[in-house]
Amino acid sequence: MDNRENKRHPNTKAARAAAAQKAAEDAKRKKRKIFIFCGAGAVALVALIIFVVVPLAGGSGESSTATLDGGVQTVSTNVSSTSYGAVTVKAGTAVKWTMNFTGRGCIAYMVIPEYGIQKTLKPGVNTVTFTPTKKGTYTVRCSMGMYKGKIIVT
Ligand SMILES: [Cu+2]
Repeated sequence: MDNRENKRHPNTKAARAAAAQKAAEDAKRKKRKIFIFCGAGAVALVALIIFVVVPLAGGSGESSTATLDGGVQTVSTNVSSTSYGAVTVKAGTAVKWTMNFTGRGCIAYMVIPEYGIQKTLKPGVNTVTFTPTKKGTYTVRCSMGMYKGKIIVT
């Protein structure tokens, strides 16, 4: 009978203490939820900056057209942290592309799928050579596909 009475009227010290503890736990849980929500928000913001703002802001990079130099087309560009830029070359002649690299991060891991090139750019001067055979526009990208550039073969 006593127990039933407690349930119906939870006005005893023990019931009040239990209610207070439950309220405290609820508050803690709410705080944790807000914390997790803010964490997810921060991660989303960083991702937005890296994947959208950075490529858009510097996406175009430097453009340069190759010139014929003793049977080889030479072209040079400055490559920083946002793009490989665009180089224009002619089909049928070997290309020597010189890059002055000042970037940081994964843009250093350059891939040119069309020519089977994978190169880790070092700070300073780097060169890649290839012979374009087909006209078209080919992608230059970091190994993750985050940063891009292009080779325009005319
Ligand atoms: Cu990348």
